[in-house]
Order: sequence, then C-alpha cells, then structure tokens
Amino acid sequence: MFDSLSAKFSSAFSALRSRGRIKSSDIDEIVDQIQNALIESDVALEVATSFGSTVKELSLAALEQVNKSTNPSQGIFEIVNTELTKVLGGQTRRIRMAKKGPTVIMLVGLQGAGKTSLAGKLALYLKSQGNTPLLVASDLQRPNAVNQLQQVGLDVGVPVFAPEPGNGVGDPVKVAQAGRKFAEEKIHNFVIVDTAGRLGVDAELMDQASRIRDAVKPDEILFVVDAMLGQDAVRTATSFLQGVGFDGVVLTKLDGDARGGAALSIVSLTERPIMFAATGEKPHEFDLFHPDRMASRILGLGDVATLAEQAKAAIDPELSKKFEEKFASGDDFTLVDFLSQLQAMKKMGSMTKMLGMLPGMNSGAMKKQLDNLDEGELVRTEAIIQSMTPKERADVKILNGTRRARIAKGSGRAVSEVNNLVDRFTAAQKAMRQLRNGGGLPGGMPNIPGMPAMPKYNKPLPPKKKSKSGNPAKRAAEER
Ligand SMILES: Nc1nc2c(ncn2[C@@H]2O[C@H](COP(=O)(O)OP(=O)(O)OP(=O)(O)O)[C@@H](O)[C@H]2O)c(=O)[nH]1
Ligand SMILES: [Mg+2]
Repeated sequence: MFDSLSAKFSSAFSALRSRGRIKSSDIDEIVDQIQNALIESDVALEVATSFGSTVKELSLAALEQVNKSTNPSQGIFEIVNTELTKVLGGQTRRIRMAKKGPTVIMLVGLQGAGKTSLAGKLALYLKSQGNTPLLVASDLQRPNAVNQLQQVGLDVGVPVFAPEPGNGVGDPVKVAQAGRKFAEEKIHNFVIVDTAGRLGVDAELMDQASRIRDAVKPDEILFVVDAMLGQDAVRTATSFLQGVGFDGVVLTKLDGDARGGAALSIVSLTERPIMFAATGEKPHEFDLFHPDRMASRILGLGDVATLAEQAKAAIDPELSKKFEEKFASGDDFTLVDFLSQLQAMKKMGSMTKMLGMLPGMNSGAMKKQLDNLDEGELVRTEAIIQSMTPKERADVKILNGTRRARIAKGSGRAVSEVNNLVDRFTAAQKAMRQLRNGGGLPGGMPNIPGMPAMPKYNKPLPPKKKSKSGNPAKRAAEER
C-alpha cells in the first residue's frame, strides 16, 4: 500500500536532509518532487497542485525559523506530515450511533467494490466491540448475492436477514425495511444493509439505492470503493454523491498494488471522510481509517500505533500472565509456550503486513527483506509442533531419531526441518535461561519466528528437579 509514493517521498526527503541549511530553491525542488510523486500515484491533478502550493507557502513562511534548528529538513517534513494528514481527512471519523433504535449502516458502490465482504468485516468489527449487528441482504440483483451474504454471516458469526427463497419477495426495498423492523424487535443495535452493485454508474442503480435509503433512513451511508480504480474511484464517488449521497468512504483492496491516489483525492473532492480501509479478503483484514497513521506510513514513519493495537488484541492477557509467572518461577520455556506464541502471532495476521508497519520497512534494503519474508514458515513450524506428543513438546530432549522421523511424516515436512526447529528452539531456551539469570543475551535473540520479547528477570534458576527415577530405562518408560 502506497509503496511507490512512500519510496518517492523518502528519496525527496533524504536529498533535502543532505543539504543542511535550506534555501527557497530547495523548497521549490522538493515541492516539485512531491507534486510529481502524487500525480504519478493517481492523485487528481487539482489535489496534487493544491497540496504542493500549501506546502510551499507554509515552508517558505517557516524557512527562517526552520533554519535556526539543528535539523532544518525536519521542520519541512513536519509541515508535509501535517498537510498530508489534513488531505487524508484530519481526524479519525468513527460511526455515529443512532440516538434511538438500531444504528443503520447502508453500503453502496459498484459491482465488485467489496460491499458484501465489507458487510462481514464491519459486522465482525462491531461484534468484537460488544455490539449485536444484523446483516440484511438487500442485493437481489445477482442470483447468488443472498447466499454469499449468508456465507459471510456464517464466517463471522453474525445473523443474516434475507428474503425467504421462493416466496416472491423480490423487492430489495421491502427486504431492507423488514430487516430494520426485525432488528428493532430482536434488539440488534446495528443493521448493515448490503445493496446491489452495477458494472457502471447507472440511473437504475441510483434509483434503487435511493429508495432503500428513503425506506430505512440510514444513520450512515458508506460508499465502498476499490482503491485500485485510481482516478476512476473519484469519478464514481462523485456520481454516487450526487445520485444517492453518502456520509463516509470505505477504501477496499488497499493490499493490492494500488498507487493509493484515490485515498488522497477522494476526501478533498467529495468532502467526505474515509472511515474504513480493507486490506484483504479475510474478515479481519479491515480497520478504521486513521488519517494521521496513514500519513505516517506514506512518509516512511510506519504505523506503530496500529501494530500495538493488533498485538494487544491478539495476545490473550490470561495466557500472557500465566507465561510470565511460569517463566519467573523458574520453569523452562517449552514448545507448548512457543506454540501459543506462534498462534498469537498468526492471529495478528500477515507477518509482511505487520512488519511493514515498522518505520523504514517499506523502502530500500528493508523492503527487499520484507518481500523475501517467508509467510509459510509460521504455518510449517506450527504443523511440526502439532505433530509432537504433549511429552515431546514439554521436553525436546527426548526427541530421538525415531520420534523425529515420525513427527516429520505426521506434519508432512522433512526431517531436516524438524531438526532445524529443535536446534533453534534449544538455542532459544538456553538464551531464555541466561536471560532469567540476569546474564543478558549473548549475541541477541536467536532467529525464531514468534519469539516474544522477554521481560528481564534477575531471579536465579532454582535447582533442577530430580527425575522421578534414577534408572534411565525406567525414566524413558515414564516419559512415554
Ligand atoms: N484483495 C482484496 N480483495 C477484496 C477486498 N475486499 C473485497 N475483496 C474481493 O473482491 C471481490 C468482490 O467483493 P464483494 O464483496 O463480493 O463485492 P461487492 O461490492 O459485494 O460486489 P457486488 O455484490 O457484485 O456488487 C471478492 O472476491 C472479495 O473477496 C480487499 O480489501 N482486498
Ligand atoms: Mg455484493
């Protein structure tokens, strides 16, 4: 997302940084570079030009002040950051709740924009915040549309209100109305109305959407648009604004190689905020749109705030506490702990996406490393650990050749991969012991995906527990 724009901004600023004192000709140069970068990223010409002139005006006015500081380019950078946040909408805009009765959200947009998927994403998001959403299937255009929404509802565990098949209910307006009434009766506090899309903007589409709007009186109409449409996204938005009207925008498919221009143009040209962004097909690949965080990403500062939120949501506090207590009490870090850490990582979503939120990760050498990251490693490691018996997970030392061969077969991986995991895990376990003993980590943490950052405990290791049996043969029998 915004990779090429981000790379261009980075190179413009690194050139400015090397200048030291900044002259007005330097401002002209960077403004030119910024404007070109925006236009090449599909930002509408008028938006790019107006952005450039504001940055230029503010930078020239601040020039004297900026040059007094030890790092003049930083002052200009901050001006660009503030203006970029403004262009993206300024404040984060959240859903407005209805004063009385359910909050009705109606989704509109072209065919394939991502409305039905978004209905599921939004429902999951609202549900995770303790709400009781209801999905309403008001797309009766496409034969499979109702089934698709029903499947989406099943996936996210949210009920779907749909016309009974074959009873002649063919009017999406009536379905929407009945859906709203059903929500009032069954105390659903949110209603998400999915509507039909068309290949292009047409009068019939606008008319149907307007009739649904008048019938259900939505608290929020969200215009859903594929960010990959580039300049067309803005044209479509303008048509929907005139034809139906909307309160906010949802950008979808930001995970594709979208140049991102739509995000920057749409707010200025429609004067409506971007409220959500979808970054994938899965229900959780979705978030509130935060203009400041997006500006930060574009400028290569990463998005640490979102990363921290995702980590907090993925890590079970109970599990985390148990793990800390276990570690402090002197118990060894085992593959069972490792597996639960891996699972928490997986819940956070794609590793590439997560790491991409760190500052500087989307440019130069870091970007290359990120592109080469093997997303499958987490899954493979998990499969290997899951093929072990509880005893083996608790103590990798019992993993002899026969056991390793069985695990490899069970997980469909090579024995060398099992060996590799055991070696890396043993090294990590050793490092953990040293850490607990206050010795610090020699040479840093071994490279294991999913390895948590460990708190530093200075408590010495308790003496090793004695085996129940002194006899090695008996002991092996106990372990089995
Ligand atoms: N990569 C990616 N794919 C998405 C995203 N959102 C939706 N899709 C995919 O885009 C396709 C169309 O999505 P739908 O939700 O069916 O679109 P729609 O607006 O309901 O389309 P109509 O019902 O035909 O009007 C599906 O294959 C989705 O999985 C996203 O953020 N990223
Ligand atoms: Mg649909």
